[in-house]
Amino acid sequence: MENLIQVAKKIKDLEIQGARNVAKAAIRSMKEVILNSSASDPDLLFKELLQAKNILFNTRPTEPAMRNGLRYVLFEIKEAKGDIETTKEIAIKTCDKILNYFEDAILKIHEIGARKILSGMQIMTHCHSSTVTGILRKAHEQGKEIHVICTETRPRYQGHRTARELIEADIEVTFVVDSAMRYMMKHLEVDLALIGADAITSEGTIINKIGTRLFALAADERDVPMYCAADTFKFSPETSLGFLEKIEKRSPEEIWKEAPSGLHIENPAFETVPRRYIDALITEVGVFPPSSIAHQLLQLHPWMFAFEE
Ligand code: RUB
Repeated sequence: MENLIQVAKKIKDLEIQGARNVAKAAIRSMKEVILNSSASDPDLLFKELLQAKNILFNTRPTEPAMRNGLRYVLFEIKEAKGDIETTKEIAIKTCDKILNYFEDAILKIHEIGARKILSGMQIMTHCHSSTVTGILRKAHEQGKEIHVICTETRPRYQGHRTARELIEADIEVTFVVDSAMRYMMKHLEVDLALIGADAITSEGTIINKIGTRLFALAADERDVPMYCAADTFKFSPETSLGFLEKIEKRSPEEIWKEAPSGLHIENPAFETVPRRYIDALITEVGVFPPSSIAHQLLQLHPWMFAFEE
């Protein structure tokens, strides 16, 4: 469990960031707990993993990809009818299955997403999404000449990571402060707005880094098509039962370390973008309107709707 606690801290501190990376790190650390477990029967293993799951769940509240992955492991253990060795084997196989799913999904999204990009396009993004940078790199590899505008993404500057990654891939990048997003959308005549997502609700609302709603409004004002690239593990099944996806609030110190005492600082990490601003979701199973997500997932991942806490 020691390694899992360290991974949980890294997730909380954003040393591991982005929904996909968070989910993958969480599943890997869960797998290690299973491999090292000395539980003598399946019930004890389940209890141990429940505790591990809770530690990871408490790191970042707006991360359904991590939640779905961890729940899936527990779901399979509960379904397994066998001795401890068989149960462990099933649990490990499930972790590998999820990790492989993430790898296959991302390759498919890169392939599908790159088809939306034409040579000569000016593409704008916000924050750092490995799904988005992968699509952009793929388009570049296909010989398309693209120019990417990325925002710095206060307060944790994930935009630095996006800019660095794209520059290293030899893509032309312009870097702007968040408050210049509308100005740049207009003055650089952006052709496409492309974002990732942390969560997708049953209504097709996207939840992504704070600033994404402003980004969407700026795109809408100029009729710039806006696409959201995300794998289906980011669906929040709780929302189909009417629960709201929680928006993570982070420490005020991330914004102003030595702020005058008495000052109230708010630091929401994410925000919602309703489906009316999103032309389509780019997922591993295709490009479709955000409104059809719940229907698609009932068929694709029925277990997502069958979990118990
Ligand atoms: C990252 C963020 C990303 C999504 C998608 O926020 O909002 O757009 O997580 O990323 P944070 P990916 O830095 O706070 O984790 O496509 O890599 O899953």
